Amino acid sequence: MSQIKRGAFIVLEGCDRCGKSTQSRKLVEYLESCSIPVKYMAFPERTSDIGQVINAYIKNKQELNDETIHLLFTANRWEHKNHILNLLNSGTTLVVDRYAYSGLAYSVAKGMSKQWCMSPESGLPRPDVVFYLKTNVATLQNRGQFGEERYETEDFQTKVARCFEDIYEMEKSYWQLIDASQSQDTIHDSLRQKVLEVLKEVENTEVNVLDW
Ligand code: 2DT
Ligand code: MG
Repeated sequence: MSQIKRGAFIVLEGCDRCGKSTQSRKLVEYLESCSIPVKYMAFPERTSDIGQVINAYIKNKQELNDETIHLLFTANRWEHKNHILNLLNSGTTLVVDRYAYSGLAYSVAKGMSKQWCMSPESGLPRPDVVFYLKTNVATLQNRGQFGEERYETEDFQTKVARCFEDIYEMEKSYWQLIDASQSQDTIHDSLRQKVLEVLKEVENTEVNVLDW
């Protein structure tokens, strides 16, 4: 009996307005055009009960202490764990806009303990590849809408960028660095190529576990 080939777990990470959402959408459209089963997801997933609290916090409509919001962001991933695994194991590739790495980067950028922040993420499904869209924070403010939600200041994004650099060093084995200052089309072309390779590489493997 032929086994179902699993889908790939693909994550895009980086600071606000680095182009993650645009690139995720273009990637999903491309994979759909190749008739590859694919689904777009984004964290925070703002529609669940937990997601709605997170949304209110990000929009500055609700105050929560740093530990509480950190754990809610994490819980928002845990509540989607089975959904993620079911989709991957039934052959659907996931293109995910932010994941545990944003959880770590944004909380550590506030001055929280890295070890404390990593611990509740441990055991989540681990992506097969993380595309880290690295950009110069000073250029980000010129892009649309920067500054509307919590965390969207140059000062804070500079700290977040430093945290992403640190996470990149730690998780290098499955992270790929993308220069986000390139044109949208150039970035898209390179993602297309890399993703097709990853799809082939992982189709007969088990989904990894984040071992933080
Ligand atoms: P978006 O603008 O991408 O919707 O993100 N964040 C995100 C955290 O602080 N922790 C997390 O675990 C995640 C996934 C990044 C909204 C903001 O939420 C931050 C920006
Ligand atoms: Mg945002």
